[in-house]
Amino acid sequence: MRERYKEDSRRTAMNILSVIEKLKAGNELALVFPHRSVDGDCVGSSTGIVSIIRSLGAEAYVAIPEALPENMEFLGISEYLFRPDGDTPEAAEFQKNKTIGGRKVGAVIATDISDSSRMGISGEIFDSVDTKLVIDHHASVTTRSDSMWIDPDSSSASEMVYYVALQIADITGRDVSEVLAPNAAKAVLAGIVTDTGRFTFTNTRPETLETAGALIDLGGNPGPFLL
Ligand SMILES: [Mn+2]
Repeated sequence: MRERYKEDSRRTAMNILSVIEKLKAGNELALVFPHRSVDGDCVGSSTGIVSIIRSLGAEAYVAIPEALPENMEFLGISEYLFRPDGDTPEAAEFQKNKTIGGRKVGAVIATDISDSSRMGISGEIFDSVDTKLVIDHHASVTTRSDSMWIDPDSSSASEMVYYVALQIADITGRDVSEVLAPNAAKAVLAGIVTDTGRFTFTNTRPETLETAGALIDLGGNPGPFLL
């Protein structure tokens, strides 16, 4: 990891760890919000965060505002996704009580998204929960939270999430493979591939390629991504 990421990714990792402690203490869960018109980066970064939180024993879901596009089905990440507006008993419970499996939403995290109005019906939930984290590479962030990491120089929110995973592994004495599951690593890599135009845009930096290599080691697959 390059020097310029270290301080922010460490701080974000510490904030996520304290969110996890809060969730466990209150038997609550976290929702992670991608934006509407989902793309590889918002899906990859939000899936990565959910994998991190679950690896440390708390519950979390990606609150996906629409069906996962067909060209991302190969990621095999349905276990991480929850559709608040879906036609399922879980969605009905959520719409009625704002709970999932009886658990309240204790924290909300937005990745690759600058505005809660782009979250679909979940935006209201995002706005209503006090414990908020934001990880984004868009300079035009309008969402406000106590924990924000905004880096317009980063290729993607997914690349930033990988650095957070490295820091969480370091702080908790785990290997990063215990923090990012293979299918989550695949999704994070898909996010980087998407936002760099398959490594052709000028946001592709040396550390972006190092990160992509590390994600392949973790189970990522650079093959079948569609832009
Ligand atoms: Mn992005």
